[in-house]
Amino acid sequence: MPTLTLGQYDLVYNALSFTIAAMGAAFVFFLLARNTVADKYQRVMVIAAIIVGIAAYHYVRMFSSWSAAFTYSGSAYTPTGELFNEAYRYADWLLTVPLLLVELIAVLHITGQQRRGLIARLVIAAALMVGLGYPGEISSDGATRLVWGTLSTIPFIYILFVLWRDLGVAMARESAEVRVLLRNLRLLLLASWGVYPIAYLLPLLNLDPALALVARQVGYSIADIVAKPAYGLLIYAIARIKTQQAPVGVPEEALEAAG
Ligand code: RET
Repeated sequence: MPTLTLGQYDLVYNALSFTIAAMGAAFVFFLLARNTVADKYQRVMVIAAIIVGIAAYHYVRMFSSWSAAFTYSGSAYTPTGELFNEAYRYADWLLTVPLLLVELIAVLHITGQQRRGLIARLVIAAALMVGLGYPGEISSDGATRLVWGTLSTIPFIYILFVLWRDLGVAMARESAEVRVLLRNLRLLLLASWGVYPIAYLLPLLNLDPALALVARQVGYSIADIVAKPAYGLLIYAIARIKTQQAPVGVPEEALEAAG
């Protein structure tokens, strides 16, 4: 662990604290918003709440770990000898990335055999992506980081490819209003998920180690807020519009039969 300036230490401290607040608020909001969408989308909101709930817990743990890893020594924050535990992030992603994908499939209302195959493939790819990234993340050796990072990028690209293709198919059969939101969702996914491999690469760029650590933690925290609460809000907007298009309590089949 490097020695940090006051500003560097505080930036991560505040970013972690802010993220706890964002995840906690999103948890309450998603649970309360559940009753404003049609029955078939209620589990989408429950999944969204579980995701940010899991993240809030891990951010509380990361916050304590960050506080324990440094001590104020007059003009700087020096390492206490206790390591900042990166494993909380990876444990969090291992649980939440598959759930984020399930949340998306649930709001698209993909059903039957197609859904099961899609979920299985995406969940396995997500677990491989996170699992393969971890050994590199905790290594202080650049080559090790690069090898595991490259391996992790293979399932990452696979997930992006499947999402891009399937979202494109889903977009084609939705109303114009939903289509705009799905296009935004696709951009939000790309913009937030793209931050993770970039933040991961920072220690390889010959930056000052303190700067690399701080930028990585802040980068991951911002990406997590976009990828979980902001993504959940967009998914909620989609569920709301779909609910209004098919009023609560009236099955879609009945509406179709009625013309
Ligand atoms: C790692 C290792 C380096 C290569 C790649 C990675 C990708 C990580 C991603 C994480 C996504 C996390 C999300 C969290 C949700 O809140 C593991 C950093 C490609 C894409 C969406």
